[in-house]
Amino acid sequence: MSGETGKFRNNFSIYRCKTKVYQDDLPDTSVVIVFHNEAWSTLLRTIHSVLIRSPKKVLREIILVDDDSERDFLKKPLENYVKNLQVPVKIIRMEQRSGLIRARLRGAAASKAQVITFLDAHCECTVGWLEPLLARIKENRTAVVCPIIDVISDDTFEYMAGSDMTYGGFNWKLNFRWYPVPQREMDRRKGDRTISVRTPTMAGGLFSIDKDYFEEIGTYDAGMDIWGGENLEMSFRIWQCGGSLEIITCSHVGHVFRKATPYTFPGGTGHIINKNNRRLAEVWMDDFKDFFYIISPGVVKVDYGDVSARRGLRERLKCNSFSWYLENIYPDSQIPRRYYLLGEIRNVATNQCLDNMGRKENEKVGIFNCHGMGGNQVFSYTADKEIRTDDLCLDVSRLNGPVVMLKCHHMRGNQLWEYDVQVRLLLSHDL
Ligand code: UD2
Ligand code: MN
Repeated sequence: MSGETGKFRNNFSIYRCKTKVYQDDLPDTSVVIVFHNEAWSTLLRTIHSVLIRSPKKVLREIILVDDDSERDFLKKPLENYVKNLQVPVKIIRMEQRSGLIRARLRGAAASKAQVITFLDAHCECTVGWLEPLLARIKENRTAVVCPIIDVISDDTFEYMAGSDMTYGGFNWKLNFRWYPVPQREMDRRKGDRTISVRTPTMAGGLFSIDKDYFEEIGTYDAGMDIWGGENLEMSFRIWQCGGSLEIITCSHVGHVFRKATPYTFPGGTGHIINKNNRRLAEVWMDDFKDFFYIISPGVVKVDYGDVSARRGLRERLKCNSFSWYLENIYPDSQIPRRYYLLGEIRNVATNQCLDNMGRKENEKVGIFNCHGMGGNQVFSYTADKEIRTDDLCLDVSRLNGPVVMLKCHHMRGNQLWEYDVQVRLLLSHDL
């Protein structure tokens, strides 16, 4: 029985979080919230939760940056409303729609505190959210820290606790994704789940950073528009240039995950996101950018503007390579650090290509005429002898086939492929 209790306690960091004591002299923070066409109720919920759940001593100010919203209540009525709050609330208006990246830059520049804390405009801070974030920065000013993001339903506003067992990654398309915290990270923390998780990437919206460090490390890429890409850009930059990115498991902030946005993407959603992603790939990913380009046909045609200043920053800060990042920070990445080939798998006799049929899990692979466009006909033959597209691997677990795509399991076996260069034959190790 007592053994059970011990196990229970170890597995639930939340109980241990409750007994943590934080120093009195934590650095102060400005909370920067940018918004475009945000709803009144969710914006106010964010502001009030910051007010009532942050220690007065460390909450210097709230900075609201209105990214040229088109809703009247966000103008004079909002100004009147915030006048009466117990903490100074500054409202900055962008002269034109600028996107969240440039809006945050404006908010950060106005900050007078030692730490900047960014939040989306539809959050709810929980009791004790702020102290562990600031305490970690006090301990290490180059730690950029995120709370666990709890999920607020956009249908019912139900509040659901987020998990401390997932961390941030990304796929070949450079979409941010949550993945299980790997064993190496559990081992490093010796099973203490109240110790922060070193995360390869962050979701992007909710984090605290020392203001001087934010500037030293190159703030944001102001050439990125509207939405997207800045979170991976910042994640790569922090790790490659000597900082650390951490999830502080004792800090929880809820966020409304929306199915639709209350705003438009001028010029098209795809175009903007592709442009931003190209900027981060061109500056930070070295040759590994090929994975992104080959799986997203057409993206290489998107103009990404001038990135020389960002490359200059990388030089100046003497940042590590992307290969270093994959080896040291994200060895479980979907992009393999070592691989033999990236491209199509062609039957030279019939000129037909293996096709992953839209990368659906457990779907059998097809054979079609080679289209040479990348996309679904792209595979990587990795140093571990997997044949993978993104997080799915060619797998022969069923006797007599068919060959299907399954989540890569890194256990070799059914996912191990030998290539005979002489006869140009791919052979499953298991058959
Ligand atoms: C996630 C992040 C978000 C950002 C984004 C990638 C979380 C919880 N959210 O998307 O912060 O990193 O990924 O770029 O990690 N906004 C503007 N101007 C615009 C567009 C948006 O001010 O042109 C504001 C918007 O009102 C909101 C914030 O930027 O307060 C983030 O936008 P979102 O909530 O639509 O992004 P989300 O949560 O889908
Ligand atoms: Mn959001």
